Amino acid sequence: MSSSPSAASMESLILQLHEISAVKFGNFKLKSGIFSPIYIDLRLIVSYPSLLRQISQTLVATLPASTNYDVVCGVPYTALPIATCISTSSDIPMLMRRKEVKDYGTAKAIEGAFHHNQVCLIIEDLVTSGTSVLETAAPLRAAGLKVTDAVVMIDREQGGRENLAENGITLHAMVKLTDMVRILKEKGRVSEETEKMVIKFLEENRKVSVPATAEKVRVRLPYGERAKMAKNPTGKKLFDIMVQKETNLCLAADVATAAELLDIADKVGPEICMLKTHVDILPDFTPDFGSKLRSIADKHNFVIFEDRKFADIGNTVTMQYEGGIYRILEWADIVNAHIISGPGIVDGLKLKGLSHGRGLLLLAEMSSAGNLAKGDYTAAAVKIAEDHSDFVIGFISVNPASWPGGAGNPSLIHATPGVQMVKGGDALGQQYNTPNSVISERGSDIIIVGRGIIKAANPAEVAREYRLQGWDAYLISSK
Ligand code: S5P
Repeated sequence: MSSSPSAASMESLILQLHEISAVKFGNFKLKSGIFSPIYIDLRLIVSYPSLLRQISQTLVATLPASTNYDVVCGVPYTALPIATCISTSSDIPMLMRRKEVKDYGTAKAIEGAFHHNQVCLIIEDLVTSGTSVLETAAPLRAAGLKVTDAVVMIDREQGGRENLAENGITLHAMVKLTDMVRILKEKGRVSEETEKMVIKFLEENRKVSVPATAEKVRVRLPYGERAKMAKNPTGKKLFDIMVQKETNLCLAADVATAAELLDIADKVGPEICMLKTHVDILPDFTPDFGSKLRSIADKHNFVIFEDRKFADIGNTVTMQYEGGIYRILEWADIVNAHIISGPGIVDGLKLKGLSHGRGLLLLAEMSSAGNLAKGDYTAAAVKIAEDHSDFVIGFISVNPASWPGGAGNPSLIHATPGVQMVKGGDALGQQYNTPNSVISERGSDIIIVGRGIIKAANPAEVAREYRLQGWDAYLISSK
């Protein structure tokens, strides 16, 4: 049971925050880019245990008694110690959201034990636009948790409350910024002039909008809705097939011969939305391979993805895509490319592929240990995809829920390799996650499974099991 914090305890807290210089007056640039006459740095509170304890107790008392929650999660980093205090003193389990997922192959977006549909209360130190709360809510929701309330120490009254309400989150604030400054003035800590400057600033900056990327991750839209948003015909077709066949499974058909590939394509065809080839590993490749695979793809309604991983300059890839013995452009609906050479590679492939209605996936992350596709590199892939969304249909990604702004533009699709029923890896650096982890925790759309299926005694049966697990994970993580 909670009761509203008393005015005296609130005043005391605010005075203490001012005393330790967690609240400062001057001219400061905020995370959102705007300049503010007041700066609040609540990271300092970890050095004052008694203050930290009082803040945690007051935050819980701020919540209406009717607020229900099973777990708490602090927005990293400042709110983590506050959430820990609340968790230990209220005996409510805590979760942690990873802000930087250093090792994309093995790390989870959410740490801690939880069940599907549990309600998670978000704890935050300061809310301006509400973006940070939304960035924490997105992976929690993607993991199947419900997020309905957030409690914050200080509401800067700059649109956060409204932005969160639009996303189904009620904000409970211990104190509003104007009330805090008024109290500091009443207690002789700041001048009337400073108070006026802060009020003027707040009036001029009433609404700080949420960056578009954060907004886009709010809700995980159904594949069918995303089909309508896709600008590329193959991207749209892929989403449509997923809905029609209730599958988000891609088979990585890394078998020994073309004959085996055509055989497994026909057997596993009913379970998959996409079949991925490495045509250059087939010793018995013949020029009619493409048309034979295409007729199996048409029979079972899946798209063909040649995992060519183009990486050269634009001019070279036009020739590699169209020519040589494989003539990939003729039969592959989708190819992929590294962005190491810059956006020219997309221009080159697009020059050939767009008029054929083909689509391109960009390698934004990789599944192998120690790979270099992370951070700014991943962000560059996102930018290139946005700039070419008529041709780029999405990404090879491993943990899109952990990207700044989350999985991003819903018209783009995420396909994730490194999937098996159990976590683990191979002797050469491959790292595996489970279908559920990939789809519901990591926010991806398609599971790419190779050896998990092709090495099984009955690939069609095992493929069916992967399909069911992948589809269930999608159903629980979308609304
Ligand atoms: O980062 C990547 C990207 C890809 S496309 N990691 C990958 O493993 N792949 C491909 O996915 C890889 O080339 C292989 O064809 C498949 C994974 O196969 P598995 O046998 O490990 O499931």
